[in-house]
Parts: sequence; C-alpha cells; structure tokens
Amino acid sequence: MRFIHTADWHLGRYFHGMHLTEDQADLIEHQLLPLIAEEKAEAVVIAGDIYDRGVPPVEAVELFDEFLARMKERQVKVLFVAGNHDSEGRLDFASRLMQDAGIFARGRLRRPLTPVVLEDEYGPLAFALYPYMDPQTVRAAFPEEAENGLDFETAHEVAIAAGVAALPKGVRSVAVAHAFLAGGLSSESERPLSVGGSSSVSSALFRPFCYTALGHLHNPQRAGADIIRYSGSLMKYSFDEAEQQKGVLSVEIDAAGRAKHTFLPLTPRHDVRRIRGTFAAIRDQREQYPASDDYMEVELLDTGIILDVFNKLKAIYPNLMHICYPELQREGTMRQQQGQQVLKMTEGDLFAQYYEDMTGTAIAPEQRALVTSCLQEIYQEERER
Ligand SMILES: [Mn+2]
Repeated sequence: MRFIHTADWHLGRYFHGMHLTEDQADLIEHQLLPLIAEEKAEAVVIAGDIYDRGVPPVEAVELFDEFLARMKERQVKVLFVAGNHDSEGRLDFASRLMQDAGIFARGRLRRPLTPVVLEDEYGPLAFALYPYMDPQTVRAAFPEEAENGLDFETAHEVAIAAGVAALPKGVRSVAVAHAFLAGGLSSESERPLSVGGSSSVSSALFRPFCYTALGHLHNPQRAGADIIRYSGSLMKYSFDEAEQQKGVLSVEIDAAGRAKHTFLPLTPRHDVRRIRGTFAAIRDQREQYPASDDYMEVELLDTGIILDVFNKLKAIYPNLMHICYPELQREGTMRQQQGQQVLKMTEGDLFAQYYEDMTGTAIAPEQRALVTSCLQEIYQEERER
C-alpha cells in the first residue's frame, strides 16, 4: 500500500497578526490534492495538530471538512489523531459515523486500542492510532497504572504496548503518534509538551511496527530509525523554520512489511523568509533585495533609529511581519540579553526564577511540583475550552 504521511497542519494558525487559513487552503487545493492523486495514494495519515487550537476558527473547520469530503469522493482513506494543539473531545465528533466513509479519527485515548485494518493487494495492513498522550491522559485510560507515577516515557510504554497487544497476529502494522522522540530537533512553533521534566520518549517503543508516522516536530526528520519518521509540518510556522523544506512523505509498505519513503516538497504561495542588511541597502539594492510578497522577517543591521522604518520596508515587502535589530541587541544591556533567554524558558522555569528573585531562596521541589501540576491543569483546560 502507498499512503501519504503528513502532520502538524495547524489549520487556522495565526502568524504575526495574520490568519494563514487562506494560504493553507491554497496549498491543500493546488499542491496536496494533486500530489495525493499523482501518487495514487490509498490513504492519507495525519499525525496530529490538525488545528492550531482546541477551538479553531470556522474557516479552519470548513477547510478540513472540505478536505475530508474530497478524499471520500476519491475513495482515499483518511486516518488522523489529535495532537497537543487539538481538543481531543472535539476531534472525536462523528468519528463512529465517519468510519463507514473511510475516515478514521482518534481524538481521545480510549480502550480497547483497536487498530484500523485496511486491505491492500498483499492482505491486511493494521494502523495503530495513538492520539497525543501525556501521563494524565494515560492514567485516565489506564486507572490501574495510576499508582505507578507515570512519566511521558512509561505512559507511552503502557499505551503503546496495549495497542501492540490489540494488533491481529502476523499482520503488517503502522503506528501513528504525536510525541516528542528523544534526540529530535525542535523548532520555535512547537509548544513544549511538558511544563517541567522531560517529555521525550524512546523511539525503541515503536520497534514492533513496520513504519511509524510521527507528528509534533515541525522539521522533517528520522527518529532513531529510518522507518520511524516525522513528516514535518504542512507549512513554515515560525521564522526559525525559514530554511526548512516542508513537504509530505509518500510511504510504500510491501508484502513483507518493508517500508520505503519518498519526501515530496510542497511550495506555498507565500514563503516564510528572513533577510538581513542595512536599511539603505535594502531600499536601494533591488537586485540583492528583490521586492516580494513573501512573509518576511528583516534583520536590520543599522545601529541608529530610522523613523517609520516598518512602513518604509512594507513598501518593498507588503507582507513584512517582523523587524529585529541584532546590532542593537549585541550592544544592549544585560536585560536585553536576558529578554532573549526568557523567551526560551518554560512557564515553570519562569515561575521558579520569579520566586527566587522575590524571596532570595530557590523554590523547593515540592513547591515546584505544585506549580507544575497547576500549569498542567491550566493547559488541559485551554485545550478543552
Ligand atoms: Mn505541531
């Protein structure tokens, strides 16, 4: 069977004050749909983060609805799971009804972890669908494990083993999951999975499968083995992804269960790009800095103030999103450098830092644990709101 592995669509994404839904619709219509047809793919697997947030904008829901209808028309199966940005409960809506149309959704982790079994020319091929799992969701589905103080690694061990046990014997199988595998390369647009402690899981957990289709990391990459892979996100969702090539994987599973993959690039109508130079150079050197309607971040090398520089640059780059001043930051105070570091800290670390600044003593481990559990609750509420 040949299927398309994709992930992290983040439909309805809001990027520096712009809704990307139209760009996403354009990319799906003019690139992804033709590619699915050319590949003669029998299924499309989306490994989580369908939407950018639990309650996505109407346009994003309509776009996904349209995609599903088009797949049904062409008799291409769709299998998708919830990512950490999706609302698990909402993604399950109508999932029992959609199965008959060849559309298989897994929002919430539920038992039994019955796989979806599709047929190809060689026989059955089972797909174990794992929605985003944190220790809390796994404890809810496996209350008998509640005593065992699950972390991300052991929670995945429990759930993945249950999915493996539910596979029909001797049948080729594919896992679909949304997780952070140890050693993975991350980008700025991924929301960290854990407030405190490690959220990574070992790729060895997926060894029983012929292929593992992963979501979460936005940079396409392998994860511990050639047959355990991240397809990467549909589009670039932060400027630190400017150099990444986005696309989907076309995966072929043969009679013996061997998986072969090909990366197929996607090119959106607006690229996400970073340029650097002085204002005068950018204004005057059109060969070096051609005008463009790409989504731009400009690193201005000037050290003086330029009045109304944003609007002046917008005349060349109508979709200018952001300006930064690396030269000013380098010469700036400690506070500015700290500012850069603060952006990379988790809320848990920020609170610990604040506590120390205010009281003069480091936060105690039990206090830290309390903050962590409060933050987890808030995140859980946000996903479900
Ligand atoms: Mn994502």
